[in-house]
Amino acid sequence: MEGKYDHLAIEKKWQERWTQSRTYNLDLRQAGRPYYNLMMFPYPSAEGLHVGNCFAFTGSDIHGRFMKAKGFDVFEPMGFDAFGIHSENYALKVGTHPWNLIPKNVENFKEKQLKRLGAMFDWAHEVNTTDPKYYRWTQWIFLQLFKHDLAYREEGLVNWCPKCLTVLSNEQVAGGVCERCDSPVTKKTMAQWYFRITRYAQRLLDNLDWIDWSDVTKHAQRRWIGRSTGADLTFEIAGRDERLTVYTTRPDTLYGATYMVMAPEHPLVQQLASAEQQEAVAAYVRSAVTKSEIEREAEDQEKTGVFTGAYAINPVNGKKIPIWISDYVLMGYGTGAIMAVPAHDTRDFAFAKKFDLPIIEVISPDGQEHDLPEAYTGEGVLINSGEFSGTPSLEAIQKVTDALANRGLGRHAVNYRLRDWGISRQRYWGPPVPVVHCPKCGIVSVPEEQLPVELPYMQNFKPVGTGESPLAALPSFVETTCPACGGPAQRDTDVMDNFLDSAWYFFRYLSPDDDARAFDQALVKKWLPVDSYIGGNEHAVLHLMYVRFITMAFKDMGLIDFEEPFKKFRAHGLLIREGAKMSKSRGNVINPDEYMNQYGGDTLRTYLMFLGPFHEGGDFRDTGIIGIRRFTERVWRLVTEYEIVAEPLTDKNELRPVHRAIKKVTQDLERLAYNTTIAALMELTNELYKQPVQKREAVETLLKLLHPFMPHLTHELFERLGNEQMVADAGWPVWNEDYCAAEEIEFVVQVNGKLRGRVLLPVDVDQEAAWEAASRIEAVAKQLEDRTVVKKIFVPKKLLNIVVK
Ligand code: ANZ
Ligand code: ZN
Repeated sequence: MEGKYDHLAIEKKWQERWTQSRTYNLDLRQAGRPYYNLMMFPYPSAEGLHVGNCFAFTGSDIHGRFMKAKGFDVFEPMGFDAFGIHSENYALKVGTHPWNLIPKNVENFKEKQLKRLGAMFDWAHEVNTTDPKYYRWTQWIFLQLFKHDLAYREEGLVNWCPKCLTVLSNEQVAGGVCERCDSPVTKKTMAQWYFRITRYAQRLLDNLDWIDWSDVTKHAQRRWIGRSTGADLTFEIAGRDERLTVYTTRPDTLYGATYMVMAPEHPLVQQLASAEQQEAVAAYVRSAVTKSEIEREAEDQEKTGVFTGAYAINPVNGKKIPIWISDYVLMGYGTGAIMAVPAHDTRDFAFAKKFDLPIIEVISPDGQEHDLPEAYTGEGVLINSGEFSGTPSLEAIQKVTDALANRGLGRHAVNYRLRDWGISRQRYWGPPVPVVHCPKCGIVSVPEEQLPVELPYMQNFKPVGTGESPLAALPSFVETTCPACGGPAQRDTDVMDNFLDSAWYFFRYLSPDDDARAFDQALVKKWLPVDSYIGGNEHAVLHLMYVRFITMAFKDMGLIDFEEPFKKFRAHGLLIREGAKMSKSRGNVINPDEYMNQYGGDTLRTYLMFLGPFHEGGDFRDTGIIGIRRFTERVWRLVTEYEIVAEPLTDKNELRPVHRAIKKVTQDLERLAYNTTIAALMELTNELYKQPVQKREAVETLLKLLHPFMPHLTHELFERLGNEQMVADAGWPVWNEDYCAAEEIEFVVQVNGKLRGRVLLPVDVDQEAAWEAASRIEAVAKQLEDRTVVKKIFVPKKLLNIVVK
């Protein structure tokens, strides 16, 4: 057997062979041992596949190939997340219509890149979120949520850039100005659609205790949900009937409340403002609402605010304390008002200093009073707190709450940082919200059988100045009849958030062409929840939260019988290049095509997995990939340049490296520890090179173990060895523990430098184990009697010298 390792020819040959023989197309109904191996589907950018995608997909595909070799029917689908602002902004930039751009990008991704990666993608189950036969069901899901009171439309303040004439997300507002044009951002009241994810906050949190997900991801979700426990406390307002309720996590500090703060948007603000303060209050409200929430919450933000002219009465000591408004209190959290305790809260402290408000210390670490240079936020005992003085602060939280509760002025309360999911986008490139607005009937769902509400072609799809979707400018789209009364009505012109498209795609993969239903109950029962999901931790919140919410909602609607979508989720790491972050401006972005051309897909796959632990990522270096290419060639030569004999492995020295490799590779693959797996495969290859002849059993085992990393090469070599079966179907080797023990060699045992015995021990034995074995040798034991060991000199693979006194 001979021939140069021509990776281009070999890889092409096997990609074609797999396609023709439909190797990776499953009959989902027939499969006996289903295993759903999911990876995050890409957004098909014009730049093409990113090497980060290659990294993630390869790691996931290795897992899939491993599970298949172990006998599972592995379903590994792929698709395209092609709606959204990304695609739309890019289309705007290059002056192409997404309608034309997206199919081209998808084609390029699929034919020129993904197929070359050698993954087991089942192209018969591909989905594309921009396909009407897909988004018809995205719209259907919206209608189900609406029907079950999980979708609602509400007026709210959104960030508005008066120059770009567009709505901005909180993340797009930096320092109060538009990130694109630097104009001061204003607020605009607009009606938006929301999904009630907050209703699921506690369940989303609780299930984190048992789902098998990466800890980093669970941690990020816990923080995002942001459960907070405390109390709602009610304050009377001096000389008025209104009362002000605040949310606090620190009822123990109530005696230290020296003023109150309401959010500028609080509904009581206008009512409470005294005549003299009316104007100042109104002016502050106008200016405050333009800031983003992130800035308003920042601790180091310069504090601003105005006095309303009204006073609250502290329920525990009857003291009158002034009520201010300030933008550091947000309307969307708790009750939108706080009691301010400057001695023990950092932001309150800064505010009190600035406006010269009193600071009263009520929690002390040592029971003494101090001069406070900054807020003391820790625990302690209560001081200056009337009947509660002397109580430990943790205990006082409960006691103060109970005392107020008895007077009808307090109750325990729980709050979550999680907000409802705003899904309206006043943009073009997304699935239209499937409702109509009727002057008589209000909001009416589009009947399910009329779905999809197709996104019409529009030559000019630029965002328009009004803050409305471009669709609003298309009368043929907008003007319709009301499904309820038949009168004239108008379609909703918003499109839905791209994250809704990706919140259910793994359901659709099972039956992408089914025109009768969103998903097939029987297939869902058989295949879901997903067995393994792998993706980037940048999706720890948003995508991974939305997916869980949608799945829970499906369960509650009786559509499915599980509520967590993924049995296992593993976050992979990120790649950098030669020590620096990859970016277009730096010009150090890796183009996977070039590497696949020059070194081959197998080498690229293996190199990416060799960079570091899969969950950490690593540093891509050109010198590194050359090293892996050499390894690839060594495997090639081992099989093509040697005579391969059929005799079985008999000698321990032949069996040991093979079985030890099977064990190590199997165990490491279970943990996705790919870099150490590759090291073990390199070691096995070196061991085989040491053998005088190459035996088929050893070589075939190497190919089977290497196959998940290098599918093309191993298929080729396995075939060249005369096998009819493909290596992917040849099963996973099993190790025999008897051959896994390390090789044993004779160690010399000395006492004070004199030979006292010999003992057979594993080569890699450590000093302690060698000492134990040595001390059991009779002649040695005799030498040790009544003497003290001062030192043990251990020379690995040689001797142990015991120094005694
Ligand atoms: C009095 C107090 C004293 C507070 C003290 C803290 C320390 P988390 O943990 O995030 O739930 N707060 C309540 N509602 C707010 C709102 N709408 N905007 C801004 N801040 C608000 O934080 C709860 C604490 O944040 C609450 O407890 C309240 O200040 C403030 F020594 O009340 B605290
Ligand atoms: Zn109507």
